[in-house]
Amino acid sequence: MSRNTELFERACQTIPGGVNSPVRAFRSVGGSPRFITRALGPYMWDADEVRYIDYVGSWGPAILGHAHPEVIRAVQEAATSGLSFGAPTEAEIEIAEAIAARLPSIEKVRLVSSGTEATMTAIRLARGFTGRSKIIKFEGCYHGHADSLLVKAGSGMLTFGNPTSAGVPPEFIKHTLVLDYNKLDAVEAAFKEFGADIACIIVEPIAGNMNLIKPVPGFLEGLRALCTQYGALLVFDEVMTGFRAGPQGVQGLSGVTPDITTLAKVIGGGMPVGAFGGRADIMEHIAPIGNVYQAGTLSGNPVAVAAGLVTLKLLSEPGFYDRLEAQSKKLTQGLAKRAKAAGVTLCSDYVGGMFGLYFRESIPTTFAEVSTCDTELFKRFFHGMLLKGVYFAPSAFEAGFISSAHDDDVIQTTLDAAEEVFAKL
Ligand code: KE4
Repeated sequence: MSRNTELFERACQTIPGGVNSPVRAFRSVGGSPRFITRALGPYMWDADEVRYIDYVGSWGPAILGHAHPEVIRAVQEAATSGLSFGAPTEAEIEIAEAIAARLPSIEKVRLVSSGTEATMTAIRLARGFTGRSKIIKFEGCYHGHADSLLVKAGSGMLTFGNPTSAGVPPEFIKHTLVLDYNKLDAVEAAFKEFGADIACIIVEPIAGNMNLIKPVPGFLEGLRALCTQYGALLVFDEVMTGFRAGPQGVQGLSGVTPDITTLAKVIGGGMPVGAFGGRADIMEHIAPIGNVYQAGTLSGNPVAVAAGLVTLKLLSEPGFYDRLEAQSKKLTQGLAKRAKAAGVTLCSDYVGGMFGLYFRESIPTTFAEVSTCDTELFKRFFHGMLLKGVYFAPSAFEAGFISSAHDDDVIQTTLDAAEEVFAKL
């Protein structure tokens, strides 16, 4: 029996579903998850010592490849000075300054330990700052597992959402309005009906949790204009896209400036760091100077911050994002070309170091469109590639991630494997 299977069976005895985050359980693709023993550069090895080219990258953080020597050294050095103090450190100032220097929307920033904490607090801050209760999110966007965000669209356009999780009382989500991504008219209608009570819009400015879905021209600009017009705050959830889609995230690519930005993943370089930041007049509502409470024992942890600081430094090397995006382009266009040659219906898209593969005729722009992807074909592709040592996200509705360690040889090996898999799909 595979060591992975043995470990999975043992894990299921003491961990719900055998994993510490649901998507890792392979439930949407079937089969047994791989238990990873080590990772280096573009590679991971599982408990059977099988090597994989990794296109998940810990769901975004591993943008420099795994175990980058400078990041590891920074973590080791920080750890020898102690792991956590529960008191301020100079490193926290340095990473706050580094984030604010890179994102013009951020004048002040507070560190937390996950993307969920960042978005949960951003919502509370928007409500505290505006004194309003309602929030708008979009179907298919995921912002972590805070109660008020675990909501799917209700029936009809302007009804409030329904919980996507047991344990969330309807009262907790009654102020959450779920609309269709890339449909500005529904947002306008919502503001016409509820404008004076809408605290914020929270949006993935490029969606990466319903595969990769880009905003159509005018969508982000429209959200910005409506929030400004009605006095609501625009929250860009850049937990995934921050320093991944480009050097200034999507706010840099689009020129649309949010009032609050949430971050995580890349800014921790693989260690637990999240953050929310924005205009100083908004952030000054956060405790201890303001009346919006937020706290965290390990917020700004010196070992985690050390990893984030070195990661942000290395991302700033000249040409980093041009090289990263060139690899995403080679991979996605190479896959689409080989699928076409094999008669497989596949299209693809990319931005910076993230990409989408869609088993459908055309690149989707809405949740409804991406929902028509052929998930059975994806499953066969996923397992075919896994058997050839290539590890894509175990879900048809996740974005993929590339690192600066994915060189031309790694891409070519992936494309050669895909050619064989497409031929048998
Ligand atoms: P975390 O709490 O998982 O650090 O961040 C939540 C979150 C918030 N906002 C966006 C845009 C996100 O993508 C995420 C988390 N992303 C998923 C991947 N789709 C994390 C993987 C997982 O849940 O295990």
